Amino acid sequence: MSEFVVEGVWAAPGRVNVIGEHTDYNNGFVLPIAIPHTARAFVGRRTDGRLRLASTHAGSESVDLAAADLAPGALSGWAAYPAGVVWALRAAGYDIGGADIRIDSDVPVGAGLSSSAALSCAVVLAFGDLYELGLDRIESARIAQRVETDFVGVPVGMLDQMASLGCVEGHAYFLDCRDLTGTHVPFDCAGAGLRLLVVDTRARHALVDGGYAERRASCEEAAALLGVPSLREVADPDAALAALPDGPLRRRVRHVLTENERVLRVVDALRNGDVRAIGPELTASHASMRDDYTISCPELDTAVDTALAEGALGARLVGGGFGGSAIALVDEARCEAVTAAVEKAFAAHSFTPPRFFQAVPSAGARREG
Ligand code: GAF
Repeated sequence: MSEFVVEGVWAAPGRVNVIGEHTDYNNGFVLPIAIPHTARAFVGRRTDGRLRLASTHAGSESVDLAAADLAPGALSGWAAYPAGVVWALRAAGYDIGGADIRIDSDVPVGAGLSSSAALSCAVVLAFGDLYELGLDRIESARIAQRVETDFVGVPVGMLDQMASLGCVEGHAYFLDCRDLTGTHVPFDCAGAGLRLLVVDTRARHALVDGGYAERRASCEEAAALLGVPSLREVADPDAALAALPDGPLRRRVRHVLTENERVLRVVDALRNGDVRAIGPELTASHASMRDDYTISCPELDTAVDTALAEGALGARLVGGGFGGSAIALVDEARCEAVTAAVEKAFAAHSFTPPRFFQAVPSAGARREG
């Protein structure tokens, strides 16, 4: 393959959602931070209509096809995301031709840290700039979302794309997914003597497996039963829960309704500068996802329970669930003890050894060169 054309470099981060899980597609509240890990896209336009894709992590494996031939389901793996952006832009009516796209990402894949949205967002930004499309943040996020929903086939909400494109350093992004308005809330763990520890359990996390789509379908079914456009429009949570049949559907709705309330309490605490106060809300969020939404797994529960037993102020799974990562809010002085205890607990269960890093609220997507 001839040398790739590069006209610029764009970077978009992964995210950790502080709280507000499975609320985005219910028009609810979320509170993500961007992490320092980013996907970088080296992009150049081509005049021959070819789309050529390569990734630093895919070795010599590359893709070369006509941009006009792109169709949903045509590609899988990492290549589906940059190709999906070209498809989604064209489907939205933008006159996008061929391009060379080389990807280099250090966002852990399959860890529930939004590696795929980071990839798509970096490429959307690149095309927006190179073709001067005048896309604002929400339009860009919608294109990146369409890559997942229409090209890859997972009915995600807007959390990951809005986080990657909209987060700012030192802050969490409080987003109302009903109208996609957001505010940046100071989130200073270090200033409070705390760390936000991420435990990548390395348990497989793949939203394409169907559990995610099934949860979303349940919420839509419940909203229809309750006669509201979305669960966000539930006016009286107790009455709504009582109106639903006792069973999984009621419990799933209870997760969504209580999770929205938890987000609001966490935002209040952060606005009051009380980072420590968010710990119990994180732990309650995990219990709700484990027991009501049933999206946890033994590795995530072990990470959370062990961190709490070692003195973490709060802990929960992050992202879609069914594997991936947990976060734990930990006193700086307890960090090593928590890490060691989680490692030991994983070894005792014969789980794959976990990976750890600290989540520091970082900058959103940008052009880098
Ligand atoms: C995944 C999805 F992509 C998001 O849209 C969101 O629903 C999240 O799971 C759960 O909060 O990351």
